[in-house]
Amino acid sequence: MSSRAKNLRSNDTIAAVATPSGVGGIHVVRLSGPDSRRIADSIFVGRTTLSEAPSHTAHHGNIVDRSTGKLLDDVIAVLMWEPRSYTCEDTVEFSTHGSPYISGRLIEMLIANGARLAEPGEFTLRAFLNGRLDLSQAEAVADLIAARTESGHRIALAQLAGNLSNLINQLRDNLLTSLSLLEAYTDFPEEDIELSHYQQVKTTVELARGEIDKLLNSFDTGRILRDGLRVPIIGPPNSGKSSLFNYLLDHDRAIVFSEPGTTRDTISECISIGGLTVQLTDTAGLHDSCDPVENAGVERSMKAIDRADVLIALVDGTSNDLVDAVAAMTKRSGNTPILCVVNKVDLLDDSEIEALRASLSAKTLYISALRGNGIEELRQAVLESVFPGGGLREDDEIRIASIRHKAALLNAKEQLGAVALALSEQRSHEFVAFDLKLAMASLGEITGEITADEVLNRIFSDFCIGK
Ligand SMILES: Nc1nc2c(ncn2[C@@H]2O[C@H](COP(=O)(O)OP(=O)(O)OP(=O)(O)O)[C@@H](O)[C@H]2O)c(=O)[nH]1
Ligand SMILES: [Mg+2]
Repeated sequence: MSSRAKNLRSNDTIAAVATPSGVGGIHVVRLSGPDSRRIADSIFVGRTTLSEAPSHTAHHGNIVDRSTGKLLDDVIAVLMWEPRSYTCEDTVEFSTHGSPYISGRLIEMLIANGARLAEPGEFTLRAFLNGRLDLSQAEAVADLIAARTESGHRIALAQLAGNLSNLINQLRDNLLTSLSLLEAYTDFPEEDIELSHYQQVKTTVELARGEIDKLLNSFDTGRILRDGLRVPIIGPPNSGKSSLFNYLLDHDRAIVFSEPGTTRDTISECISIGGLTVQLTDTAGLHDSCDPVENAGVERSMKAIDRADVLIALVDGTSNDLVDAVAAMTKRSGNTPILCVVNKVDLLDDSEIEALRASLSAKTLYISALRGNGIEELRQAVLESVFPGGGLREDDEIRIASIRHKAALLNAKEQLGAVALALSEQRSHEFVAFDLKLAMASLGEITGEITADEVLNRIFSDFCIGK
């Protein structure tokens, strides 16, 4: 058993540095649990005794090691007494000077006085176990911390606000009403379900199935909004993939060279296009080679193609076989949207560009990764490939972005399908109620109504320490 599994429902007092490691303006050390007041008093010397001060007050004072009498730092202590804190427990947050030595020493002193070092995500785990957040909101806390762009921020914030939870709870409540209707028949096992009750259950189940389908359909865009759009730049050697990668990144990340075969490994970096996170990948040029290292590179390019949400297929406008190259890449892309892009237009004159336009699709883009021509159109085309009409829409559609939520919804969908079938076959009420309960339990997994400890372990171990 991991230490986390042992501690999952512990009610000891935990401490951690909540700010990133390294030197900074301040560090925040968090202390939470039933013994917080005593432990805080044991190390803090100020005009007030912390344990006696009211909640939501801040106090200036010194951190002193009472065993040696040595001063460690002067700090601000912020008090949040239960239940009015993030964890719903007595919590003290010390803002120290931003030295890793000071915050590390303070943690040691808190531990010497009875606290335990918190596991990753343990403060949020406690917030969940104490009913402050439900599970999907707790997961949104991790997403919010991980968000690097507007799109990731927006979807995490909506989930934290409880948009998804409210919808799920509403679906469960409706199903619960149906379940109570069915359970009223328990004392009359011989009786058939009355027609009006039958209709009522059927309508509720159909509505729930519709909502679940909508949520399942939102997964692809939800995931893209949260994790970013995966966009590899693929193409023949020397077409200018690394040049384009660097241009979009706005710094010289990848090596650009006049000889083909320069890029051998895939390199990925995240950028923001109109607020959307885009994970851009520079790849090795697609070609047959006898060199095992180049071949390994091409294999990685293939993997990037398989994982792509959108492909940028880049060809050199001065090359003779560019039409064939575009055709081969389009074939290879399968169902993944592909943007065909002709590079190095700065080397072409108008008649050459016209000739290319005549032989390539009308949607082809023409750019110069060296000079920057056409890059804005390319950025817009990337956005439009996921959001037709361009740009992130300000909608209030509730989306799911987590595989865990998707799996739970797929189960609920299947179980509600079984309910619908049992109803249409006029099976007994117990039969219908059985599948209905399963579907409700699956929905409840999203909000953490009933959750196995190992699932909680998995979710919270992805958090950072101190959150
Ligand atoms: N004139 C001109 N040259 C370009 C342009 N884009 C790239 N090049 C040049 O083309 C050569 C190859 O560029 P890279 O960006 O290394 O091409 P690549 O597709 O990454 O090549 P590999 O990694 O070898 O597959 C370099 O000499 C670049 O300076 C462009 O838009 N115009
Ligand atoms: Mg390259």
